[in-house]
Amino acid sequence: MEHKLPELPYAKDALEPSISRETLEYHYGKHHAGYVKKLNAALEDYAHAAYRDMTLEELICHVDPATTAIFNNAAQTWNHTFYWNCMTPETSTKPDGALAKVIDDTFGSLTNLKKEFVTAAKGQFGSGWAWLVTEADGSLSITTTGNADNPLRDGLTPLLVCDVWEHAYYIDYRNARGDYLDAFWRVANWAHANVQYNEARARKAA
Ligand code: MN3
Repeated sequence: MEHKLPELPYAKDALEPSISRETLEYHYGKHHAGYVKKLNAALEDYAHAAYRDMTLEELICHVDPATTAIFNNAAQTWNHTFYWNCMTPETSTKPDGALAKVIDDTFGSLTNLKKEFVTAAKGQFGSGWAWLVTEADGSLSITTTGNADNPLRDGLTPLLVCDVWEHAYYIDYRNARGDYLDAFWRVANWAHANVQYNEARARKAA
């Protein structure tokens, strides 16, 4: 199957002033689009035809790590689609229900969660991603991955992700990753995280 670049879930200027239209024009229109294009090209070239019928999640979890062009571009395609959905122009979203409770139980407060997330994200050396994830038992943790890597490979379910590759923030914040992380929290989409958490719990119960 051919992988497609999904539509952005909002207009390119919808996250201003936190994330500019110019950043989304490059980050979505060039970087994300480029990963999708390179994934399709790598799948076309690769002799292992079974990979051509796999979903992005299947490629991320099952592809031979030696096929780096396929793994990197599949994971970057998935990671960026998830990242766009982790941001929203709706500034009033909040963790609710089961997620709100487990955040308080684990981190003490949402403020503490944000602080720990920022510390982890600042500490990710070089390119990568900072994640809020849930394990099969419903517990939460914060983790980072390098380059394209994704916690799905460790059996974890992502709830929220922030892209800490420089291309995510260099236009708006130059080298100031911390300022970008503050901006990320201003537009973080807790409604999306609530859905991811509730779906993960429902899958576990099924
Ligand atoms: Mn990126």
